[in-house]
Amino acid sequence: MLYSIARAAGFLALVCPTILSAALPSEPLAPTVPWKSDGIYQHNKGRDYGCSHGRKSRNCWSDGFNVETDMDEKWPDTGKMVTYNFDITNTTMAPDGFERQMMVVNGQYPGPTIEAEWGDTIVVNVKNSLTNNGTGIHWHGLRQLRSCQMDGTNGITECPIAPGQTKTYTFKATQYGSSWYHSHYSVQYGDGIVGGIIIRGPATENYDIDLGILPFTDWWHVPIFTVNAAALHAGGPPTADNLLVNGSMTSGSGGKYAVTTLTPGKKHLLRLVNQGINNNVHVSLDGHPFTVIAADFIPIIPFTANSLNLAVGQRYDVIVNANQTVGNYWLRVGTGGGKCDGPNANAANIKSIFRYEGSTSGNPNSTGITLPTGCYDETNIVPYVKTTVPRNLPQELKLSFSQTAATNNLVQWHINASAIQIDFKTPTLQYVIDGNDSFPTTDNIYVVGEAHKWQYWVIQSDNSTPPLPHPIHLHGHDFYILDYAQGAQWAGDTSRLITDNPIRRDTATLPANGYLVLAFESDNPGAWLMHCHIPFHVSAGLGFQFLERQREILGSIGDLGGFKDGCKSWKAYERNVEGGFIIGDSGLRL
Ligand SMILES: *[C@@H]1O[C@H](CO)[C@@H](O)[C@H](O)[C@H]1NC(C)=O
Ligand SMILES: *[C@@H]1O[C@H](CO)[C@@H](O)[C@H](O)[C@H]1NC(C)=O
Ligand SMILES: *[C@@H]1O[C@H](CO)[C@@H](O)[C@H](O)[C@H]1NC(C)=O
Ligand SMILES: *[C@@H]1O[C@H](CO)[C@@H](O)[C@H](O)[C@H]1NC(C)=O
Ligand SMILES: *[C@@H]1O[C@H](CO)[C@@H](O)[C@H](O)[C@H]1NC(C)=O
Ligand SMILES: *[C@@H]1O[C@H](CO)[C@@H](O)[C@H](O)[C@H]1NC(C)=O
Ligand SMILES: *[C@@H]1O[C@H](CO)[C@@H](O)[C@H](O)[C@H]1NC(C)=O
Ligand SMILES: [Cu+2]
Repeated sequence: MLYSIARAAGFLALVCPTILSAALPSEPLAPTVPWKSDGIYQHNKGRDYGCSHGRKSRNCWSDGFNVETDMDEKWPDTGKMVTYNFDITNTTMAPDGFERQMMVVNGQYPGPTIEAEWGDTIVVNVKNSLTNNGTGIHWHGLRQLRSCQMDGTNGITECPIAPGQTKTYTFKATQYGSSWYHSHYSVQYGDGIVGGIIIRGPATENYDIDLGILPFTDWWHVPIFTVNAAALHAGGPPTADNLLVNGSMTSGSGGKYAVTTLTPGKKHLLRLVNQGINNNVHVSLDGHPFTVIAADFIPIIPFTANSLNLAVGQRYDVIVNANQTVGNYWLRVGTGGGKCDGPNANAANIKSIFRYEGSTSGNPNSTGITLPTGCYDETNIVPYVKTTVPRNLPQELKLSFSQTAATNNLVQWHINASAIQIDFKTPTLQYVIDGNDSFPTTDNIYVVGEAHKWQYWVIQSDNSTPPLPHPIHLHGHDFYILDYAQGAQWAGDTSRLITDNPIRRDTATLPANGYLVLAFESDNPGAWLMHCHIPFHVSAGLGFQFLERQREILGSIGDLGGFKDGCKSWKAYERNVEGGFIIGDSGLRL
């Protein structure tokens, strides 16, 4: 009975096995093929499978929640709280064998992975034990629904955490999937304040083992603040010395390849995250194609890929089937090595090892594909939960570039002629508290007043911009990608817009000298930064804020969560900073 209802509704692919095991002979979670070949998949909002999550029913979650649930509309209330204590310190480490000063979480690099379940409340007590920097942690991609004061964006939603001070971040995991956290204090995360976030939830394909996060980070042998100070006056992007895979790589100074263990015959979920600075990463695993099941936090219709390209900030959840001869295999990472992907002095050698249990240790002998180069977003992405975005004209935000001889060739990126420059002492939220609408021009604030309306924006490069792509990231929302093109002007033709289930994610590439048309719904009052995720670029101004429904913010977030005390401590600290901060540095950067 249930079987035929499901079939008639075209939902065979989606129905859970626990209720159907009698009717269905073989593994019931739909294989990828029928979804892809005949395109049958439908959105059935909030449908309750009444089945439980398991190895063979990853599409299920809990009563009333499954992979068809639109995370923007509902999420479980687990009543559960997961708590982490982060101590940020200044320490010497050598992730690729080269010793250098780093700033890290709990003496670890990468930092501890935050693990929670969909609907949990996450609490992180962050103590700043640095002597000479503020800090603040942003939870990349987390929507912070009605909790913008927990977004960790200094100068916007908080003052930086002063040395010796602690801030408690409390927020709800309304989404599930893979992400990362990082300092948002200038370019600081490039010195090591990063870590993974796993929020367990349903999936669009079955797997046996969750291998967790596999982070990629382009890496410098000099402190990132030094690199940035030079980049602010240079003609092009700085060349990274290396690229770390899961916090490890080889170099002229030693180091080692990261090793990931596979269990023969099992399907492994692997969460790929570009936690880097300037390099795109092109990733492949010898002999093992990826089955891609999520892009950023969005579950997608599974597709197979021999390699994937991740811009800074992007994530893909993939399944690796360990069905090859037991042995060792290279995971290959290409940066392209060019201006667009981001130059890397070690571009030819970046790898890690995937080792089947029971095989000898040592470097693999495997052969693989030639990795593609270039900077682009994957295009095979079809969100599993379908959304139709009404067609409308976007408002323009013009991206331009300047390098000024009179100021020692200072580089600045401008949005509508203004490079963002926040004031650590007076975050946007302070203006909201004061009811003060006289924002400094350099805060780059765009007011979004109307509630629950689609907002349409086109970021358009003008002719002054160097030919570089920019990974654009929005806080507080996922966005929908309606159109984009390289080296082109948006022509104002709304018939071009992709409005039928467009790609939804939180980080997308603005192609070199081109445009990117995005839409999001104004369903989350707050001050939300949108910026290029290349720290050097946002440091040089490439950011702006949406001040969404400002009169509703205070009522919607409730308790300010230590905002006022945090600013008091920061002001007392900043007064005593000698020499001040670098000219031209916006103070942002993720
Ligand atoms: C880290 O420690 C070094 C050496 O003591 C010091 O020079 C530097 O200012 C410290 N950095 C921060 C951010 O505390
Ligand atoms: C942060 O610390 C670094 C390294 O010690 C230093 O170079 C930089 O000037 C500091 N920046 C700020 C904004 O505090
Ligand atoms: C990454 O490294 C950590 C620490 O060594 C390890 O626990 C984890 O399993 C590794 N992740 C992967 C995907 O290999
Ligand atoms: C191994 O798994 C991959 C990915 O699921 C699949 O495409 C391939 O056909 C499998 N190979 C064998 C020999 O079973
Ligand atoms: C590489 O190939 C050699 C020769 O076939 C073999 O003895 C060795 O075990 C292989 N190494 C690894 C790490 O698989
Ligand atoms: C940005 O500037 C362009 C002109 O370059 C103008 O058309 C547009 O309206 C401005 N955008 C906003 C949101 O004010
Ligand atoms: C509003 O903010 C501006 C810019 O910081 C400031 O000059 C002004 O005094 C503020 N007004 C009030 C009423 O607080
Ligand atoms: Cu950029």
